[in-house]
Amino acid sequence: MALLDILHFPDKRLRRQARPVEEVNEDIRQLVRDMFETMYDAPGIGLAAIQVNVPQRVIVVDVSEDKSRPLVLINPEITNLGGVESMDEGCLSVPGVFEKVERADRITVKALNSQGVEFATDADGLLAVCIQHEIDHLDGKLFIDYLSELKRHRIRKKLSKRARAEVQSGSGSRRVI
Ligand code: K1U
Ligand code: ZN
Repeated sequence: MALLDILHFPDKRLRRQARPVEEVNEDIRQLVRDMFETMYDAPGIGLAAIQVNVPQRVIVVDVSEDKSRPLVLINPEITNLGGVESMDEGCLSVPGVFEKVERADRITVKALNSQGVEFATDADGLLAVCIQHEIDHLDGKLFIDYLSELKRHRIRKKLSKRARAEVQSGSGSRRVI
């Protein structure tokens, strides 16, 4: 297994449209394993392949506290949504920023699992929010796109300043763009 580098806003590669997986093969299963390792290490509760510079429609999620509910969604599609929820969101590609975003509170999502078998599942609360956040990544969208231009500008400045400081102090890690 391997820890993968996570792209950071404003990296343009985060804005690509991810393409559907044509065949769920061993390469995809290895990608999924590496994505879980990277997500748990971060730590995070979700990760989209585009965030690790793989523009394919693969996401992993685990909103449990003890890593007990890993969920793999390949070529996910939301088939039903309802309710509205406003929740604080974060993003491993926009580190240190947490802002409220309004999303559907209940969803049904269909996808392929790691064996290439189609399934559908209902989700609500944090799981529903996290899946919508990750599917947005596959379409080149970030949660900060739901904020005002002013807030986004401030976030861009804050992250650039932090990246510069890390480079100057030599504390930059693999997570710095
Ligand atoms: O997509 C990502 O970058 C992952 C992101 C997912 C997410 C978080 C909150 C709301 C919607 C989607 C994160 O995991 S950010 C880190 C985080 O929220 C967290 C980390 C450790 C424990 C609990 C939460
Ligand atoms: Zn994110």
